[in-house]
Amino acid sequence: MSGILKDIASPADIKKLDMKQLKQLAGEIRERIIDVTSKKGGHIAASLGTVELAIAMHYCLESPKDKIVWDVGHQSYAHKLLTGRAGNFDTLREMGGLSGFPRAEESEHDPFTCGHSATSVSSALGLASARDLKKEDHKVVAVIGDASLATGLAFEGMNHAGHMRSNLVIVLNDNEQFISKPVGAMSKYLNTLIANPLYNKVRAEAEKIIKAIPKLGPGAYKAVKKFQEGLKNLLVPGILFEELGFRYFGPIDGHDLGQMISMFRKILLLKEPVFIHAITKKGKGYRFAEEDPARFHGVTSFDVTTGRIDDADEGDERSFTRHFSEKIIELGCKEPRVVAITAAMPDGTGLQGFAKKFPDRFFDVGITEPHAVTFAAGLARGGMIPVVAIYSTFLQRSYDQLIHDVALQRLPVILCIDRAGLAGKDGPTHHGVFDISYTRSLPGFIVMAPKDGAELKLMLEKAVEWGKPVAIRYPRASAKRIVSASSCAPLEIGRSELLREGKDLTILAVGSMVNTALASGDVLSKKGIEATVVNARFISPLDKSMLEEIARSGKKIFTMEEGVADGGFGSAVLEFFERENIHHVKVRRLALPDEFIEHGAREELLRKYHLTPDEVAATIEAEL
Ligand SMILES: Cc1ncc(C[n+]2csc(CCOP(=O)(O)OP(=O)(O)O)c2C)c(N)n1
Repeated sequence: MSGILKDIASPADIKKLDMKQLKQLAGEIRERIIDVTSKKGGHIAASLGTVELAIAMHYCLESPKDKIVWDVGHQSYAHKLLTGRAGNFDTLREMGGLSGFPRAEESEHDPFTCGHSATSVSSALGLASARDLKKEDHKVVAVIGDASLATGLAFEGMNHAGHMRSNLVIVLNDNEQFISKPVGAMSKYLNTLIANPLYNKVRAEAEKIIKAIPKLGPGAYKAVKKFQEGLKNLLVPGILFEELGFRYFGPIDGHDLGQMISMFRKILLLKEPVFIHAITKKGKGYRFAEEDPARFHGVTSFDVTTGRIDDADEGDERSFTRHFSEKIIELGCKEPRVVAITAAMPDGTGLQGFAKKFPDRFFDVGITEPHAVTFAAGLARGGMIPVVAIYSTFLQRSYDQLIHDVALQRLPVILCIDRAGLAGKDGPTHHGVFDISYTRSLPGFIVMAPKDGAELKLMLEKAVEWGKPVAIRYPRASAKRIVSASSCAPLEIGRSELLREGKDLTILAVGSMVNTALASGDVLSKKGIEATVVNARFISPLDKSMLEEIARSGKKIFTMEEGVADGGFGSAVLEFFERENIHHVKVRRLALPDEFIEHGAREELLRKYHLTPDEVAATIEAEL
């Protein structure tokens, strides 16, 4: 590290810099972000867009006394570099290194841990309310993106903040970009604000007039105030933020350090809810990210000169997402009632092909997972066959919708739960390790996990036929075909698949762990231990006759799953034996621990938690 950045040990150090040096610092931060993400991967485009915003805020605020709450937190790399983490920034997203998101335990400058969208307003309001109750005096600023602003959670927070008249600043980081292209009415509304900067000028004039009013008496004051309201509504339809109780400032250029610093200095004197609308460019300063911000949203490593991203999905071992992507199009062609829904992740979930082919039957609802599920329930009630493609971790937001709107009414909503299992370097906010627990307890839901891409296709096909609530979970991993005699055997609800027979023990594996179970079987076989390996296929309902047969054999059962142990698949097996009064069977659950799992490469984490073939074989050998 060289230049000014190496001397920034804390935000206090940037306050000594003049404008020229601040601009140089912005350039150095960008270089460092590009350099490190090109090697370690990460959320480069969003973070390049907030460099000046982070500098301006740290220049005007006193962090950690003042609190800066980044929404999602994928855009907080400049903030990390300015808050004492420049020295170890090259450990970004590595196991044991810096997190890719704000982490309260990582730094006193990260007041709130995050990774999911739209938590900033509510958590910042909570921090501001705690401050007021404790009679403390500091600022709280939430920085939220235009996509996240359009979520229910953000509205709930703003609605409450406006009502409380809390001393809180919301900075809208408006880059007119979600991960993919923007959707929704809020996005259009923000565009009208950008197109109407005139409003603030007119308001300033109107305020001048109002100030002169006392001489004219209260009647005239009211008349001018009314005129001002009328003017507002005329120039900016709705004045949404003002009506919610915020003073609206903007739009301002989020890359103009001078403009932003003077804006922050002024508004920080106010003691009411303030909304600053900053316009930024996603990917700012790196040509390839500016040109294709969606592709550079979250990247693996890439070549800085050519912009070529090392695509983890490339090669023979295609991902589950790709298999889903192909099958949903095929089903869309066969069955006109099939519709597809994504919550702002058309690319990540593999729905872009379906969207192109069937634009009328594709819905990108924005970052609104609860709405996505209830919307799907409505579509199902209306006679459609909705497929909601969603990441496991984000589906957590929709728990009540799953119970109240889908399961209770037994509506044929199909959940395709991607990134189920370890999500790797994004860490604990993104691991999809709870979905087995929270879906298998939903009455009437069929919950499945395919062992490979071919089986995923089969499951999706059947789900469309069955007309029941279905959840199919699959990981971010290779979906390489697992060759077995009955690989494409017909899929019957609640029937497992026997893959290998052995006299010494039974491994009951689910989803991504089936391949590992087979490989462990090979390792054990070399040591003279013969394992039966069963692909469970169904988490709910379980294969009753298979479980009863294993119980009769008396062999010890090892269950395997890529999810937390408690409430998981293995727990379901234990509960089954308890319910059936079968008490002699020994069951050992091999699963992820019931704790939050740190960030790190998926393979590294699987090794750490003893879920690789060698580790599993060693555990089994020791247990026997
Ligand atoms: C609840 C939830 N759903 C989906 C995501 C995945 N996600 C991460 S960033 C992002 C887009 C956020 O857009 P915006 O708030 O405008 O910020 P920007 O990336 O443009 O800076 C999405 C959908 C998430 N983090 N949380």
